[in-house]
Amino acid sequence: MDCIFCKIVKGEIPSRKVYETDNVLAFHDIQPAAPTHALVIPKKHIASMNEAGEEDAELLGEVLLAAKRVAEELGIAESGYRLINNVGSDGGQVVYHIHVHVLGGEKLGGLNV
Ligand code: D5M
Repeated sequence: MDCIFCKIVKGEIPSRKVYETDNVLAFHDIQPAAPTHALVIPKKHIASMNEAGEEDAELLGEVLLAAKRVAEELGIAESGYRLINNVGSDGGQVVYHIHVHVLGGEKLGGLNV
């Protein structure tokens, strides 16, 4: 499969890893949008939340908990951070392998929902 994040999981493309479990991988984003910007992905290929099913509930919970762990590891947990999951074209999704952005290290602007 020609998925860039699957290639990162397989070690075919390098990444700056932050955290890893059997099911989840976190690494620094190559185009950081904040002083701290990491991505958390399930190792299983799921293109987006639109393709996620009930069978992925536990795995997606692991991704969210890993995002918290990443925030702690990167020292932004106490000051706060934002988790973002872009879905589809209007959502701004570019890479079609589910990922949660972990953003922090400054007071974040933009959409505040
Ligand atoms: O976000 C996709 C994100 O993926 C975007 O912030 C750049 C990042 N990206 C793309 N290729 C790489 C590699 N090779 N390493 C690390 N980060 C990468 P989206 O939510 O799909 O717009």
